[in-house]
Amino acid sequence: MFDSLREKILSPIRSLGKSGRITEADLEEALKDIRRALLEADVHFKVSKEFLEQVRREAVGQELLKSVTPGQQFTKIVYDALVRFLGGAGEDARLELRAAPPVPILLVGLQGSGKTTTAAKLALYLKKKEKKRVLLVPCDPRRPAAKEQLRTLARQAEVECFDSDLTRSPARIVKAALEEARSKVFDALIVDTAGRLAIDEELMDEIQEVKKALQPHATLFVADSMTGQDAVNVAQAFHARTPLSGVILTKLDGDARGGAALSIQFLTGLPIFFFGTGEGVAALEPFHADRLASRILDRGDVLTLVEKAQEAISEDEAKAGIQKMAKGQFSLEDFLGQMKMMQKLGSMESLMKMLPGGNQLLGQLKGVDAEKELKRTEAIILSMTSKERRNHKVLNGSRRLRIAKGSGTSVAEVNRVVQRFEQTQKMMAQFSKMGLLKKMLPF
Ligand SMILES: Nc1nc2c(ncn2[C@@H]2O[C@H](COP(=O)(O)OP(=O)(O)O)[C@@H](O)[C@H]2O)c(=O)[nH]1
Ligand SMILES: [Mg+2]
Repeated sequence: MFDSLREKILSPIRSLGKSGRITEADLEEALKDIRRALLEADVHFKVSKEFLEQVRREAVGQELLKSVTPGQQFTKIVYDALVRFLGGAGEDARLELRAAPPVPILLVGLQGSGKTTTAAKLALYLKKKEKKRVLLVPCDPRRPAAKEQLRTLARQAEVECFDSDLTRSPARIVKAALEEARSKVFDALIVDTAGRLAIDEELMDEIQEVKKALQPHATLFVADSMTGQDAVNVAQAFHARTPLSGVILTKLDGDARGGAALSIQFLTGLPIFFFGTGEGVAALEPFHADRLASRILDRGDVLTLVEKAQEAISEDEAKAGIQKMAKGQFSLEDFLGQMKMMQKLGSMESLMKMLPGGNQLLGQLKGVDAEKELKRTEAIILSMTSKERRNHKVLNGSRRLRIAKGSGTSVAEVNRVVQRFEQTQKMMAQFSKMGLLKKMLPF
């Protein structure tokens, strides 16, 4: 996510950080590089101009040229500007569903932007996070395949999908769906509409017609962030023709250049509610400007990591782990358990990216295959007897040789795993002495 923007925006910031004090020329050079980074990320030129003006103004106002730590101060200035352009901190836009049920939500956007996928993702999100019963409504009479696609996704998300009669008009379809949602007491319904390759009269008329019949509580524009500025232009054109409530950005998982995310709010005034990070129905995250700005500047996103941990790991599992650590009973078995818990959270790479400096670290680790390393460690621990796992002190030379053979590794690798385990055990003991474990973990 934002990989190329990150690299390009960080390089001028890092070079400012290297010098003790900076000159006006240094600052101008850095601003020029940032400007290039923004344009390459397909940020609208008006947005990039305003961005740089704000950063320059702050740099002058905060007397950056006199600072003894200009790198740090400049990072903070750029971070604050990123947060503002992504939509502002603290005031994160939330999709408000306070209305009489069933709350109608309409998704609009161009063909291929991700409407159908996003409809199912949003239904799953509302079901999981807000305990809402959602009815999905396919409403593209021209493409029967789109109905099948939504039904398949609905099954994956385990939410219900309305059996739309595609021989009828879109307005009739949503009326029938509304009736069904009322009689079966759904909390909300999400209507997936037809898209086009470009905005045309027919599409706009159809959307107006659906809107009249549905009276949506929220009309969400689904924008493909890979299309950069185009996504912003289309959003503006849509918004001018039919008022939108907000935006969902899709495909931020590819190396979307970031232009859409940084420009859309500034140019349309519309909030971004969510962003999509994959094709699966669970790949939708609420949009937090400060967290994303932090990811762009490689300062990690520990809050999201903690939330993911809370979702994937049960409280009991976590508590049991902490108690063992606190009592100094952390064994190789627990070490393995801990690693498996980590695996549940996602790939090693995606986890590291959420840690401060994680992207830089990943760069240094290029060539080291973290997943493979994890598999090897697992094989080594699984080749131990349970006595060995509980007490690693019995691991003498011949036992280590046996384990190496059993796991298809070498004695050196076995030694490394034992060494890493001992370090972790020591760290745990330190933490528990300082009473830090309880504070560190959110459970
Ligand atoms: N990688 C990725 N692919 C996505 C995302 N959202 C949608 N897609 C893919 O984009 C393609 C078009 O999506 P679809 O929902 O059919 O778009 P629609 O024409 O607007 O309904 C499909 O292959 C989706 O799997 C996303 O957030 N990330
Ligand atoms: Mg579709």
